[in-house]
Amino acid sequence: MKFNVITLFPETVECLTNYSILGRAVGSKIVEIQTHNLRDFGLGKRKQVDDTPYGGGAGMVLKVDVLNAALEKVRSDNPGTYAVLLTPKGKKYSQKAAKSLANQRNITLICGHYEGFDERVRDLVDAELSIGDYVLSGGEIATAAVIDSVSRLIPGVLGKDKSTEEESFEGGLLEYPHYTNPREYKGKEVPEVLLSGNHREIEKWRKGQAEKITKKKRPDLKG
Ligand code: 6GU
Repeated sequence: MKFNVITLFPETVECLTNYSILGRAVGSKIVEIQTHNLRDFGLGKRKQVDDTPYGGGAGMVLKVDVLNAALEKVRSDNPGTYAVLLTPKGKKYSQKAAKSLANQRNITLICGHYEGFDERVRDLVDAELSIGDYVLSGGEIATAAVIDSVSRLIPGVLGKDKSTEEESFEGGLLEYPHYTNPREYKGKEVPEVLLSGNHREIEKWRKGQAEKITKKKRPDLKG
């Protein structure tokens, strides 16, 4: 799986993606992340990427011609890439959307900044995604969230015996609770069933807990 990222802050994306599980996936070449500095496509001596908004108002707007030049270059090197704009106005990102993106072979993520994009940028992409109902200063953190959540669904990225099948959001449920040593901590004991060695009972308990927790914390999930 290859991710291209068009951004004014390539180091930010690299530092958010080059560690832990994702860093290992990149190291073992299961996942490739190529950043493209939008500044390189800027216009004129000053490599201009943004301009003041028509109609007035605060802030700067990323230019459609500059973004198009960057995207055209990425598309020519990555035929068929699926282009995604990260923006608070996009469709809300979810585990379901992550699974759908994991079926792509090549994804291009475009990070906005400042007040936003020229509206005509929307015509250049295949999808617009938001990672939640709050505003980030730029798309880099959102991009890292998408790359991480998609990558861990790709076979070989998680360890051999690790599986995403029991994780939160599978089957519309939050995951069951985990415990490790010590067996007793400040008066709180590890549930007896987990010490029983009875795997059928443990599985039943975990399923029950997942349903209970989901109902309590996230009644909006289907359950
Ligand atoms: Cl994708 N971008 C920005 N700038 N803010 C956001 C977002 C994306 N998703 C939620 N807030």
